[in-house]
Amino acid sequence: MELGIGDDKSVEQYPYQQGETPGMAQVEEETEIPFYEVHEIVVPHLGHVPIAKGDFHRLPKKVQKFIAYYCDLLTPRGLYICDGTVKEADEVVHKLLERGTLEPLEKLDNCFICRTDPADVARVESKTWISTKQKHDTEPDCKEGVNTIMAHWRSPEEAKKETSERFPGCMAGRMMYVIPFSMGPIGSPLAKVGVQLTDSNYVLLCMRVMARVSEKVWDALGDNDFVKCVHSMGCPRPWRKKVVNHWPCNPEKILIAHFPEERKVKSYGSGYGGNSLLGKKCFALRIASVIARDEGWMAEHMLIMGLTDPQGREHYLAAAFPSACGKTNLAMIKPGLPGWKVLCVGDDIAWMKFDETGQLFGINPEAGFFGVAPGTNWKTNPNAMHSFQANTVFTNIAKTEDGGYYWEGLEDELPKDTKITTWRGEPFKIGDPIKAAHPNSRFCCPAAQCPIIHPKWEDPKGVPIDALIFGGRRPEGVPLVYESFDWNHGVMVGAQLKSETTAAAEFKGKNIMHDPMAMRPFMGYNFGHYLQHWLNLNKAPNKVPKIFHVNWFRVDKEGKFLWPGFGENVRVLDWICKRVRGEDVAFKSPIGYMPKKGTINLEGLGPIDWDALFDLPREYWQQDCKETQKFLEDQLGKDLPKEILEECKKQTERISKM
Ligand code: TSX
Ligand code: MN
Repeated sequence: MELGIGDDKSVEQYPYQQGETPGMAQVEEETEIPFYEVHEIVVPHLGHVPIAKGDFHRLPKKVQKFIAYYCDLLTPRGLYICDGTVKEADEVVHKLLERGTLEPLEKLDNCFICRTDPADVARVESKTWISTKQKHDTEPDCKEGVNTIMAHWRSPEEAKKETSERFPGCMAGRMMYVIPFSMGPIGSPLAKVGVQLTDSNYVLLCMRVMARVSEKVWDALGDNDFVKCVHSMGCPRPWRKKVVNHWPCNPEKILIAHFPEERKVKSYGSGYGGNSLLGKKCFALRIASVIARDEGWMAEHMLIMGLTDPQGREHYLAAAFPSACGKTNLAMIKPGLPGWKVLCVGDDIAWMKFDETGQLFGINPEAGFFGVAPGTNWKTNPNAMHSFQANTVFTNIAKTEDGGYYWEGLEDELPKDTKITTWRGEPFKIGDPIKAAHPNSRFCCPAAQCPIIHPKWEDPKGVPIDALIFGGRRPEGVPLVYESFDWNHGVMVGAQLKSETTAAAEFKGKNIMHDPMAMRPFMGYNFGHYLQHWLNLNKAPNKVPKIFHVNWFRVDKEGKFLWPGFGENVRVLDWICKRVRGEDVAFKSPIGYMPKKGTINLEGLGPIDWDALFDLPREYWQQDCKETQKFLEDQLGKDLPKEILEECKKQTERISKM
């Protein structure tokens, strides 16, 4: 099975061939005839910037100010104020097709492939940072000589220098699109408004899928603040450099800068996913985690699902996994047990808040899935497959001769002699020794198209969260499931989250990497303060949910997976629900409550080695405890909450008595 790459993929970690395929390079046309009528409106604040679409004067005053400031600075050739209509999408698609940035997938309805410049294929962590007045608001007090692996700080002075080298005039000769969007159902008390300025209509197209883009957002804004998102491909005209694949970008100058105190994101040089769809990782995780700290809620890298048992009892679960653990697959599993029902609320991000009764409620702030394509097939994730049969933008996948999609993982679902064109435009046949799709290639489709989308997925109140789950890819030592003793212990379990990565080129083979709360690449502030914020949530009237840890990836001595995974994971979720209801199906172990033998339903599975799945090797856990405590002390120094250190020590103590 092909592994998905997911969130953690970065250009540095995956130095994919940067060479060019002959015929890929084009010299970009110097001028562009607008496909819409340009009105001769001269806006006082905007000087000569023509309005191609929309009524600037009807926008909220604070939005006018924001746009006017950036028109002045970025000097676009025109302003296109988006309304979110289907007609608008059709116009944009038409333009992208005409230019060659998009290619239709004839076999599907309203689906397209976009092939990027091969130099712009992933999030760039080394160019992603947070700027606050005080360094300590972003980075913990690491131990002497240790660098933080979480949010990376830049001083306001440096930020000023870096941004002023890039942004002035960067939209010369380009259209500036103004995208009003809501993260979360428009008008929901848990939702937040953003406005993204971008010079990429591909970005506009994907933002329309991933966020709620609509004129209604202007009304929903009211007296509230909005998150200011500024994005440019960084290719002002005349652009003399080579443009590859009709994808103008500026990889050497990439910058993804966050200003949480100003609720602002500035992104330059890249059009790819998390670098450019600023509502997603930049806003809904990094900026939102700061807002959540200030306002007393949680912005987490979690899926949300509703699970209904054969008796009709429903529980809602939120789960955090590092990349390459199959989070999107889990968010929409087809249960392997008869009579069970899983419904998907979200696959990537959860915004959660305790209501006045103390019940935790969660929403999915997104409106679409931006999933890793390779590894997705009718066996691993049939519900995702159904979701992207229409109205989908695929990026860097391969195409079949008959206008269908192809990527690694679909080998057994297509005729062996299918003629395929790779993401780089080369001819390909199944079995060839190169990759047809980029490992980080994506589908971008509306969540509403998921056959098991939850009827309450757009409920403005959210859904009541009964349990939080952390998971990692842990080939050794870590049991299938365990439950934390209490909230503080659970926060420690999240803080010590680790997962195996096959990624980094500089490491030989596989590596277990720390990814606390699965938030390592997405933290918006000091991680010690973040842990303290979690700890503080456990106060009246809040009823904090139980916290669990799962591991689908334990292997035996031959390296064979001990657990069948996928739809069968519902059996583990069933046990979690029993615990939520307070059933006596657990015993105390040194690392938490574990299932009493036989309390996980294994009916109809082949032979399962229960003892191997739940074994706790003493040496392994002694070593793990030591390593984890050192990691947290190194990373957080004085910012490590004493409660977490206490939990580490108690766990070490319990393990020493095993
Ligand atoms: O997504 C996965 N999940 C969660 C699914 C709901 N994957 C794919 C990970 C890469 C993104 C899994 N891989 C899971 C899993 O639960 N488990 C495994 C490991 C595994 C792989 C193949 C088999 C079994 C387990 N095959 C057979 O048993 C035949
Ligand atoms: Mn993610």
